[in-house]
Amino acid sequence: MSDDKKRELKDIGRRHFLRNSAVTGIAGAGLASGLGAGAMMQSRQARAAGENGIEVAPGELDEYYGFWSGGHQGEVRVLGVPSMRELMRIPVFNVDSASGWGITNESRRVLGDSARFLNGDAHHPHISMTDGRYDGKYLFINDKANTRVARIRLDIMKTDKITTIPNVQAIHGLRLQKVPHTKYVFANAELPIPQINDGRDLEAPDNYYTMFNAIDAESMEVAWQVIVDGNLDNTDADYTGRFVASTCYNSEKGMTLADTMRAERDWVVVFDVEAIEAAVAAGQHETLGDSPVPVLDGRKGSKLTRYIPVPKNPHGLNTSPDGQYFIANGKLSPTVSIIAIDKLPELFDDAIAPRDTVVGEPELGLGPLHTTYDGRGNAYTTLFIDSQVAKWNIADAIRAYNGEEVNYIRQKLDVHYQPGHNHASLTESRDADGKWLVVLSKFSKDRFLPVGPLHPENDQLIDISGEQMKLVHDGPTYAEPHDCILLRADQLSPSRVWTRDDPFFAETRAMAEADGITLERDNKVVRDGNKVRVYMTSIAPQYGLTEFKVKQGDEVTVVITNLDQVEDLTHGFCLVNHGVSMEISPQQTASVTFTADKPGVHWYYCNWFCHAMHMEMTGRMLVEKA
Ligand code: K7E
Ligand code: CUA
Ligand code: CA
Repeated sequence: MSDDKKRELKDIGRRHFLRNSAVTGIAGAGLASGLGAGAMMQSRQARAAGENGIEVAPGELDEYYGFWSGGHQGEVRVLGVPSMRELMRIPVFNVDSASGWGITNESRRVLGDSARFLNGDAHHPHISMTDGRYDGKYLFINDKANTRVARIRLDIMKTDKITTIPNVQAIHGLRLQKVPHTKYVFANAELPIPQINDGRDLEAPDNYYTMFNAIDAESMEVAWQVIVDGNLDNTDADYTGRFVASTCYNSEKGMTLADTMRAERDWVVVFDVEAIEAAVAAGQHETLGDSPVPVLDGRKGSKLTRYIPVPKNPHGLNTSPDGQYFIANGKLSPTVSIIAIDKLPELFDDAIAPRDTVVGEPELGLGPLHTTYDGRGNAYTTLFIDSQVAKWNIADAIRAYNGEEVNYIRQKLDVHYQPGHNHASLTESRDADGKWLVVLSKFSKDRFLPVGPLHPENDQLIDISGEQMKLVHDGPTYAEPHDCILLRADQLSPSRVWTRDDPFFAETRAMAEADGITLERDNKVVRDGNKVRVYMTSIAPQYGLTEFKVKQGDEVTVVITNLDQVEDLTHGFCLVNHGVSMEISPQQTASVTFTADKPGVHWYYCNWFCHAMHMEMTGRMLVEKA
């Protein structure tokens, strides 16, 4: 066939496809199920009008907040669901020009030593819990790229703590203790390394190991680390507070792809948090190098862990919202393994064998990666290779495992394409409500207008409130949301303006007080050797100082307090040719430090649109020649 002919056929195919979808748009999602997933093009009009009967019109508010990881882009994104509108971006492990994240002193304090890294790889966002329910206080997320864990304060939607985990490399799986509350953030370090990693054992992989880490959610200090056999991929906690389970795809401790696939089975390692705490309290730990963190040995034979064999190279691990099961997703096996949590005390008592905790192993399709739940006994598993979501019934899968003839598969729905995580509304809590399912598809291929060789990904929204899953929305996203979490809008209450005594800028306030400055009033330059601190206020459309003078070579800190009280009235401060830019929201104080290395006149201007005279909101830094 000639290339022209091929193109023509492709065009006809596409026209047909579009015609179908126009019909679908009028008929609504209810009728569309018979047309198949491909026809659900009305979704591109940002509509979600499925069984839930919801359409979010302009000016209307969404019922759910969604927090998306930004993958190797490094941030967290806030979306409204079901509209899938992007509401906000929260810089975490990235540098952000608009807010000044990574530039301001306040953000650099949060970043600490790791401010030298300009990148990150954010995978798993999870919201703090009290008694198995989201409490809306914090969101935690891992950085695989630079071995960090960050905390976002959900009242101000800013990252307020970042901790680098010592002695390990590449934090991947991250989950929170659910019960009695989020005391610990559990974080899996994926890649085994020599201990201590100071040049010893380079060629002796047998001596490498990795560790399971618990971080205190309030102090954000590492509470303890547990050495494991193999490696660690994903993790989740139970609803008793005692057990956490992690998948291991590299029981072989292989150093190459082929090595990691040699064994027929890998495992799920279960951690007994109570036993670990008791061992730490009893002083049964060591420390490594100059890190003070207690390190315990949880390798095979330890009383702190148990290793449950599962089919090779498992990936996601997800606790069912009824608290009954850990489900490990097969990846290289078409199955998932259902582990009964109520059998784990017996396992730790050595009353049963590890495999006796597996009560079901349903075959779902090719490449199961992650499972989520509707709170009605059904599970939804992404099938990466099949490009589908399989809806299946847990109780029926257990019956089938026990020899009954029962079909546990409820439905398979095509998604576009190659899904990784999926996430149902409130699924990680006791309140799993089975309304919406987000599927994070790694490939979008032909679903959107082409934008060059780099394609967006495709986050699809599926209505799961009825018997059948219904695809209602395509949402293109920039690289690479690995995961997301949904909670009801009423479970969060973000601030509308800053409070003047917010700890986020407490250190800056303390510095001002030491300089005899009242931030809410003073516009002054304070000199301290070659360090100059410039304090000013802002009220639309003016800075408190329209000029200030420094000497070439001075280290200048500009501190701005936004006195505007009006909601949404954010100012900026951008100093031309100095790489300086930041946000100052209503009642916020923000600061930035730089060297005035060039004599002359340097204009600064407000870069957040604030007023009709926003363009005129400017000032000059006058730098005298040294
Ligand atoms: Cu991409 Cu959760 Cu890091 Cu699976 S992970 S897909
Ligand atoms: Cu102030 Cu724009
Ligand atoms: Ca393996």
